[in-house]
Amino acid sequence: MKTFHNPHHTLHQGREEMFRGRMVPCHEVPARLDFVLAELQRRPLGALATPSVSETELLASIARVHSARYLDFLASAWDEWVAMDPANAQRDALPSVWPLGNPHGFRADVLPANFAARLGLFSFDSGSPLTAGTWAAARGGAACALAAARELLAGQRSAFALSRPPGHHAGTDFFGGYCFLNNAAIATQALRDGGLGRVAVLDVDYHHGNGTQTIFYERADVLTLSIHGDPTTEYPFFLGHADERGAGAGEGFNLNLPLPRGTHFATWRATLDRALDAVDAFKANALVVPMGLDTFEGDPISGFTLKSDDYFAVGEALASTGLPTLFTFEGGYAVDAVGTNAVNLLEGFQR
Ligand code: Q9C
Ligand code: ZN
Repeated sequence: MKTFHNPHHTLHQGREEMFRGRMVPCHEVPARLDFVLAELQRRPLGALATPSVSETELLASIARVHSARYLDFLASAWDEWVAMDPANAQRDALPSVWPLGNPHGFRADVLPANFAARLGLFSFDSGSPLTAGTWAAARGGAACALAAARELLAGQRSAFALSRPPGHHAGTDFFGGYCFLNNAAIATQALRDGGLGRVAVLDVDYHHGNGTQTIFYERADVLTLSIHGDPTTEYPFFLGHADERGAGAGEGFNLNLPLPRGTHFATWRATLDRALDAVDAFKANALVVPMGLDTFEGDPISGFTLKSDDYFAVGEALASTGLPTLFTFEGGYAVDAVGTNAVNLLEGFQR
């Protein structure tokens, strides 16, 4: 399988995230990607390349998933942050005020002129610093997703979009959970636009893929599935329950499989079979896997107990669908193990 990696990823480098009233060092660090790249050089799975996608085509693909007003916000966010106070050039941008969603009555339709207010309007947490290079890095990641989708459309069995910042928490017009552009959704939409009728997105990150779920929630052409820590206790808390089944035309086309904190691999693996049965029944033409490695026992912010060797079996199970499959790179914060775990999964897939 060919890997497209994001040469601009280090442009996004948050310093600290807000956690329970304190600033703590960011978990989502550039070294994560470097470890995966190093492991891919040690255990090659196929060609390694950077994406070559024209800026026009890239922006068009991103705009298929994200709203114009959100993309305008992202494109100018850093300049506006610095314009608020020249000293902000030395600080990452973090929101501190949010309009609650319905039914609380706050207006999301009126765009505030105040940048701090807009920062809150387009985000859902204060753990995702926006930096000078965030927009450039995120675009580089979307380019990887688009290039990987084109691999599948050209008839390849699989492709890997290796990029950061991750994407699965980002929605049509919001960032959060360290994510700004939803790479998996951009790839999924590119596969649909390239002529594939039905695409399944099976999210195996520890955290519920709330962005991807909401983007496709009312659509029957994209089946979204997610296996994740129960949102009753785990981030992102406000979405990811089993009774969220899709809406309107998309009713029945979302499947959440929450598992309690502390879940071991045997249960996780059996749950994966439930998801794979649903993918099978959907008669998908392709599979997109937002690949988080934060299900690992050593992950500092998560609660499942998968071991490095278990990821081979995860990859083998995913391969059993026989579908063209595209992987994105999502969470995984045990930095020195993330390369091993990611490549174990992908190697298992290729067995
Ligand atoms: N201090 C992804 O895995 N914060 N995002 C948790 C830790 C948010 C995870 C608190 C976790 C977001 C892509
Ligand atoms: Zn995660």
